[in-house]
Parts: sequence; structure tokens; C-alpha cells
Amino acid sequence: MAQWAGGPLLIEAVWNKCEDSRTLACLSLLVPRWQTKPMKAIRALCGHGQVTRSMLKLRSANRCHVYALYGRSWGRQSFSSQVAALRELTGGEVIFNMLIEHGVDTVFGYSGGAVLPLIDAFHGKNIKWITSAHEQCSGHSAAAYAKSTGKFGVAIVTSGPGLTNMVTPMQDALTDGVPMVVFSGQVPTGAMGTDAFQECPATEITRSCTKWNYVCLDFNQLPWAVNEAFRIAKSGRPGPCHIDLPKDIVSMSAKVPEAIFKKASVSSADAPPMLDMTAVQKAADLINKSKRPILYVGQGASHCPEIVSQIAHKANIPVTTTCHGMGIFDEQDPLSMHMLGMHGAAYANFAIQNADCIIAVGSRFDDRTTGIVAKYAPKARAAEKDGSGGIIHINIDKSTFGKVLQPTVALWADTEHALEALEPLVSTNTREEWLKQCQAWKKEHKFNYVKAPGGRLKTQQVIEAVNTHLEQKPPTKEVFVATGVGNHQMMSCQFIRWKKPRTFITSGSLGVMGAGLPFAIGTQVANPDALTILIDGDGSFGMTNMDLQTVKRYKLPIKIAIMNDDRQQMVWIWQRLFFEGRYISVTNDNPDFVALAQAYGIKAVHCDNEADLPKVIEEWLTSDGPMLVDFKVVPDICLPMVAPGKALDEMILLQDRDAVLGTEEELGSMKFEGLAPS
Ligand SMILES: Cc1ncc(C[n+]2csc(CCOP(=O)(O)OP(=O)(O)O)c2C)c(N)n1
Ligand SMILES: [Mg+2]
Repeated sequence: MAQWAGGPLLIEAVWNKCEDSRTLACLSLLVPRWQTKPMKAIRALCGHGQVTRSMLKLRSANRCHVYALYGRSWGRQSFSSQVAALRELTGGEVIFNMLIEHGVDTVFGYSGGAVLPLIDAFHGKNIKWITSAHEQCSGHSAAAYAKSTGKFGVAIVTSGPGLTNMVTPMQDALTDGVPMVVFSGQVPTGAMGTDAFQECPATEITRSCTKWNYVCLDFNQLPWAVNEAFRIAKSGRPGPCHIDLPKDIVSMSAKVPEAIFKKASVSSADAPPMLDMTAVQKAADLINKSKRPILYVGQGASHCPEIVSQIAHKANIPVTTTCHGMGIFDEQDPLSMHMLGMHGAAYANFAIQNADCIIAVGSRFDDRTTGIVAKYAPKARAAEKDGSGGIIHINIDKSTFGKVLQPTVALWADTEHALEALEPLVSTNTREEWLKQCQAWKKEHKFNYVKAPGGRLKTQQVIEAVNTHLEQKPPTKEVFVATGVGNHQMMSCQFIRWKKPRTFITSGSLGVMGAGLPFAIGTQVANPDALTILIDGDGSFGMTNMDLQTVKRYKLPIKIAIMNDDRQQMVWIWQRLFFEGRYISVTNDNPDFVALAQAYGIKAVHCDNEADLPKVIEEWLTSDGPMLVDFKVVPDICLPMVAPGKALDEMILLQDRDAVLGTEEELGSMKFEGLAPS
């Protein structure tokens, strides 16, 4: 026992990413074989009773870091055992070759001094390099590449400001579960820690907005670090990884054995968890006993729409989705209850609150989908007590269980595996009464809006017209829609009928204004034959519209619609409802967006009335090349809305609109509790 006394300490040091060589040297003395066989040592440590459960959980996440800390000796060992052909390569070329092995065909990036030795390796080569207008745009485009394809998004930026500009996309990718790998340049190892020009503590900064990050201080570690980044980005719930690359490490060259590149593809994602069949059976029993079940589906089921549909139809279970889950279940299917939540369908929210069994698949009870948790799902909670229903939570990320609410049954699994195991155990059932009730809610609370006077336009009306065009004249191409953040985003969820997963490209959890245009760019680059539509807010577009130069440079045929209400309308509404109309920081002084687009050589027109709407949309969506339409719209409130502190079924509905808004001069009579939404 005594010989492993350093175990917990060592693992904690690893967890804290301790890079102090003296501490590690001391620790390594405590652990025999640490220097030569780090994996064996760590395995032994983790198998020992002194190591706590939480440390054990960290084991696999940090295994890579343990390697990394000792990569020098480990790396040499593996290199010396190679007998295959040697090639003289720079560090940049090693990374390039590793990317090829990982199937990367496109990277998004921006130049800079510290990253030059890396980007030089891309010159004239067969990975497409897309230069964005800003590193934040590179990050969002890489994320959209991943979101729209399910493949990896890769971004490359320089040190200092290049890296700090990537923080928002990385956090967005982390919260939205997007597999992304970011490489940043860094000052040479000798200058690190000296506040050198364009130096920043990159891995300190990205520690909390990545699944894993690493500063590569040794040439020999480069292949390993790239493999780890790709493995971790894809394992479990996907997310971003970051590798920081000091300039001298990437510049140096050495004889590299060819064989190391072949090993890259072997390091795929970790195996998914084993299925707990007792939990599967328990879940099936609850579903079979329940009279009013509902499937609540999130993006964790994007890869298995067929099995979701199979179970829904077999047992007649209505399906609602989160915003990232939209399209996993065809919204034209009568069983679809569309998106739920704060601005979701009233009928979906009523169905959740009245369901006796909620089957959450690849979703995580985000606060935008639950309303106040204390009042969430009262009927399912009651059914849980007598064993006739409850909440079933299926997720590959164990940490989501109990994070917001305690499920009746937690099923830790790849959603596809869990549903495939569940399907034969779920009984066929007509559930006529429940479906009748759901249809009645659907009919009564259809998404709707109040038209503007004098033929002027509303955002909802423009989006509805886009949907009508897509339905009446379905393009032969695949259609993707990206958005910014605000009312136009939620109204896009409401007024477009989503039919396929991964076709709505938006910032769901972090809610990043400005992500829309770079998202559309990444989507179009990844899907060159698709029709990519951007529905953006004027405020959101204002944050990144310089990326129009990327649209122009690569001749991307993106269709851009600005819902121009001259306001940050979503927040304007919150100030009206919760701050008695004391407006601050919510109006925009926009440029002429048509002239702006034209300055980039992009075709653009204005549209401000309903008479012109169909023909403008027709021209916009069917003409060749990129085109922007500046839709001048009358600002509106996005309804339904679940106000803060309210239960999911205590919504402000369209019928309450006048009581809420009053007239321009005077606030409505409806009183609100608490603060505006965050
Ligand atoms: C980067 C960032 N800053 C601030 C916010 C807070 N915010 C949420 S919606 C919104 C207004 C969006 O305005 P616009 O893009 O014009 O959309 P609209 O609501 O008018 O449709 C703001 C400021 C945010 N989501 N992202
Ligand atoms: Mg606006």
C-alpha cells in the first residue's frame, strides 16, 4: 500500500495539469515504472483503493496528458522502434500529414507570425485552406462544417490575439457539442513566459472552453497530440480540443518514419458505454405502462433519426425536439409536436407538462426547454410515484444525469444503441385519446403572428414565405438554414418545417450573435452543392459582416436575408416587459446593407412590402451565386414565450399580445415577475 501513496497526489497533479518538472520528478519517485511505463503506472494507480471515484473518472480524460508530460521518453521509444522509411519533415508538415490521415479536407484559418511555419505546410497542398475575415469567423465556420456534416471542424490561428479571438467559437462548440480541433501558433519555447510579442497563456485561456488542450513542447509529441485531440473531440459527447504550437517546435525538421502517419486513423473515438439492459427493460416497462408518453429529442440523436421514428410510430408516441434536435423527426409527420421551450410550440409545452412519461433522448433539460424546474413535468412526476411513468433520460454524457433534474431511469449510452435495444421491448399501442389531445392543442395553438398594417413586413411573415417557397418549389439540392441570435432565430425555428437532422445551423446554448454568416460559410464550404440560406438579424449581422469578403473570395452561393428591424429586438422586448420600457443599448444604426453587399461585389436588393415578397424570394433563392436581401421588417414580440420563473405551460400566448405590449407609448397591463431572461 505504501508504495502507491503518491497515487492520488499524482493524479491530482495530472488533473491540475501540473507542468512543474520538480513536482513531477518528486512524484515519479513515488511511483515505480512511472518514467518508462506511464500507462501501466497510471493504471495501477487507478486500480488502487486510495484513488477516489472522481479521480478515477478523470483517468481516461487525462491519460493523454500523462503521456504528454512524459512524451519525451515515450516518444523516443516509439520512434526508435520504427524501421520504416524516414522522411525529413518540419513540424508543420508532420501536422499536415496527420490531418490528411484523419480525413481532414478543409481547414479554416487566419495568418500570423507565430503560425507561419504551420500554415506554410498547406501551401499548394490538397487540404483546402479557407481564409476568414476574423479568427472568430474561422472558428464558427469550422464548427458549421462539423455541425452540417458530423465530421471534424478544424481551425488554425496565430498566437496571442489570434487565439483569444477563438475563445467564443470554442465555448460555443463546447456547449453545443461540436467536434472541433483548433491549432494555434505560439511564441518559441525560449520566449514563453516572457510576455513576448503576441504571447498569451493559450492553454490557460482555453482550458475551460475545451474538452482537452495541450501545449506541444516536443517535436516528438506532435503526432500523438494530434491523435489525442481527434480522439477526445469525438469521444462521448463531442466538443472542441486545442493544441498550442510554439514556433520553434513547428519550424524544426527531423527524419520522421512514415509509419507514424498510418497509425493516426487507428486512434478513433473511444468505444461507447456498454448498455445496462436492466435500465433498458425498466425504461420499456415505464413506456408500456404510460398512457401519455412523449419523446423529447435533442441533437444527441442526430445520427439515428430512423430508430427514433420507428419507436414513435410503433407505440404512437408524439415527438418534440430541442432547437438542435429539429429535423431528427420529420416535422410534417402528424406525431411531430415541433420544438418545445421558451419560444417553442405551446402544444409541445402543454404535452410535456401533461405527459406521464418523458423519454429524453440525447437532450439535457437545458433551462430554455424546462421553464422553472420545480414546476416541470408534474404529471410525469406523479406517475413516477406509482410506477406508471416518469422521466427516462438517455444520454452518452453521464454528467447530464441529475444535473438539472433527477430522472426515474438514467440510461448511459449512445442514443442509437439504447433505442435499438428498447425498440423490441416497446409494445405497439394506439394511444388514441392522447394523440387526439395533442392534435387539439396543435390546432388551437398553431404558430401565428399579427400582420403589420399597410402591407409592411414582419420577420415571421418573411420566414413563413421562405418556408412556403421551399415547400411549393422544393429545390433538388439539400437545404441548410443558418441564423444569428435573437427573435429572427426563434422565429426561424417556428416558421420553417424541419425535415432532416443537422440542417439548422445555429448557436443554441451559448447564443452567439454574429455566428450566422460564418456558420453559413462553413456550411456552404462543407456542402458545396447545397442551398445554404442565412436568416440573420440586423444586430447579429452587424457583428461579423466583414466575412462577406469570404463569401466573395470563394464565390459561395449563399442566400443572405437580413431581418432588419433596426433593433436588437429580442432584448428590446425584455426591456419593455421587465424594465418598464427603459430602453438602453438596443437600437442599431445600420449601414445600407444593400450598398454594403454591393461593395463586396455581391448582388443585393431591398424588400419592404408583402406585395413584392414572393417574387423577391423566388429570385433570391433561385438565382446563381450569392445574394443578399435586406428585408425591412416591423419589430415584433416572439410568442409564445415562457417568462422567467414560470412553468413551461404558463406561457404568454399570441392572444395575450396586446395586454403585454400595450401601445408604443404605454406599456401593456400584464405584470411580470422576476428578471428578464439571461
Ligand atoms: C455576442 C452576443 N452579445 C449579446 C447577446 C445578447 N442578445 C441576445 S439576442 C440580442 C439581440 C439580437 O438582435 P438582432 O440580431 O437584430 O436580432 P432580433 O432579435 O432583432 O431579431 C442580443 C443583444 C448575444 N446573444 N450575443
Ligand atoms: Mg434586429
